[in-house]
Amino acid sequence: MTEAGASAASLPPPRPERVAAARQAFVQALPTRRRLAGERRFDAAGATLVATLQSLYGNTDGFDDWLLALCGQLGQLGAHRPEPLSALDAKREAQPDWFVQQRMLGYSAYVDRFGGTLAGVAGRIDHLRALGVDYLHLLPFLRARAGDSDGGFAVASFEEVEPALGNMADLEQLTAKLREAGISLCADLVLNHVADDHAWAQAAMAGDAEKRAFFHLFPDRTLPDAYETTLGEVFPQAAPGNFSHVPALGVWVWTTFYPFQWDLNYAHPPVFAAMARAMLQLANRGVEVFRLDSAPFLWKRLGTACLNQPEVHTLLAALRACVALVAPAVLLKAEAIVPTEQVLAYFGEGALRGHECQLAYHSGLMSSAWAALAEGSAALPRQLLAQTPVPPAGSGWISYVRCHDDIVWSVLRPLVEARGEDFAQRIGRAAAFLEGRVAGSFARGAAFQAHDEHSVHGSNGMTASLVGLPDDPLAPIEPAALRRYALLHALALWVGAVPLLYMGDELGQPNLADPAEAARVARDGRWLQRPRLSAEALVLLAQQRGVPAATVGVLRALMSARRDPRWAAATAPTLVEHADPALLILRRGDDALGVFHFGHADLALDLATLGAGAGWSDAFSSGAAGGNAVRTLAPWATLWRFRSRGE
Ligand code: OTU
Repeated sequence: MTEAGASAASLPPPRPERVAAARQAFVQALPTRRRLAGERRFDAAGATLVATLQSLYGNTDGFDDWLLALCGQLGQLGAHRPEPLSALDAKREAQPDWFVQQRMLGYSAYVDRFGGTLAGVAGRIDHLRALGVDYLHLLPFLRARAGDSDGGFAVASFEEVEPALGNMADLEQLTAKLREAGISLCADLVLNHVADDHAWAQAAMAGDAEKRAFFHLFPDRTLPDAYETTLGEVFPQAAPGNFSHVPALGVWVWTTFYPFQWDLNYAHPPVFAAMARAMLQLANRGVEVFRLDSAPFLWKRLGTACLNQPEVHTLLAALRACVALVAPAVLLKAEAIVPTEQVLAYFGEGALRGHECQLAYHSGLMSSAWAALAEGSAALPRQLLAQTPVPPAGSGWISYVRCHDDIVWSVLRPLVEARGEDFAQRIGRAAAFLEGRVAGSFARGAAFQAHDEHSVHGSNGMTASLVGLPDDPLAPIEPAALRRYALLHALALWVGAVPLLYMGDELGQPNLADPAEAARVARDGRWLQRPRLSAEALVLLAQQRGVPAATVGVLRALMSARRDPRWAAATAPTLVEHADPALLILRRGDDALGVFHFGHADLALDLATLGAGAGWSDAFSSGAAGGNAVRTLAPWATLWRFRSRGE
């Protein structure tokens, strides 16, 4: 492991001969018809590629040969890029912020639970289009570990699709159909680890020295114990500690997540080359966005939490440069579930500003919104948004209400502690509320991986169950519950460049309650929010009845307002100060104002004092009674106002 610690901002420039040789290796591997574009791309991104890689690996033996081989491999991948994707590359290079301008709506789903198989997902395109979805994130669908695979996040092969879900031909057909329907496919790229039955781990276990170097293996507990003193735990109950004993080798292997997920060693150059290749092969099959799973964990340094190390950013910038050379239509999305001030670095900082990921999850906004719902106060999201700088041009936030994981609370720690408050106490109260452990709570969530009722880690549950919508889709809907549903989705739709719906939430599906799956939920509580897409709910939606009709109605109304040109897509939301802590008020350009009421009591709001009275009209309203001057906001009311046309 190098101790270089070169921060992205201070990358030494590469020697011109080295860049020239890399350029030649890349361009030579391209067919003649692609060379001109290839040269142009290399001149734009090649120096970054070489600078980042030499910073990471420049001191390893044979670095120059390795670099040339990698560039040749990139050229070959560029040569194999299918024509329709090559056309997409050219189109998107001409408008790099296309995904911001397009006002996308994302949707995240498990293949099996959503469509049965990859081919079955195509059968759901009409459902997605009717919602306005143009970005589909399918959770891991590559061949997964036999047995428990952490929902596919233990990948056994990057070259094969999970047999139960289909094959690579199915993937290519699906991406083609999605492209035709105007939907971009996002796939997970599980960078941090592979399954213990992946060929690399199997070879390492069989004693292959080269493959042993792919992992972090330790002969005894000395170093693991030293690392543990500063490491956190992702699954403190189900998978305590960060190292697992491998009896076959008599060693300890680094396993941040489950013991069957072996962390990869990115200090070893072949790991980078193999993962870049895996990514670009999938890109050539039509994947348009990669969700870089668990990105913060990719580099280890003794004495740190081994999160967000400078080399992580150097690595991701190198990956981005590979994308820029071979598949510039492709976007990278950071899954960095860390405090927001640390997430910003994933867009690239200093010399790498704008050269890392185009998208990143705004998990701070998500968790703070849930805390706000429980607290009856917008204090946390206000504090968060007030201190969050705008992502660089050509990048933006993935905003969301729920996802397949728990609501991770640790991302809020700095916000709470900055005010001198006790994190476990304050967030513990909010979590207890959402977990229905507080009298008067409307929520039916569950604690995740908390050691006892006083500690706080994560909370699980589908949106509907957390906001108090009924389990029975035909039961009467409490208006307040629907307002809470609207409030959280409205906030995600207001703030993010790409808001991401979570499968089943559009239909207001409740927590998974199938007794046949109880054991699974008991083993890993995140399965609570992984029910199958409900056939019954789809029928009700078609008939415009019950919960599904109500929740989809809310989303459609919000989406149609968001598509209005007065809602300035390329302008970041700005916070409007207000004396009442229950209110979060945001502008989006000069002509759009969003009011989000987290309070648990009625509140009067004078729209004129916000400059959004006369001459403005409602673009979306839920629980905001009254006229054009003063409104009475019910608890959890949402109000979007746009300046009237021609004013
Ligand atoms: C990610 O999650 C995935 O979203 C999870 O489903 C996987 O289990 C995990 O990686 C391992 O592949 O570490 O940086 O608290 O938020 O595990 C983010 C639970 C992660 C997740 C956490 C997460």
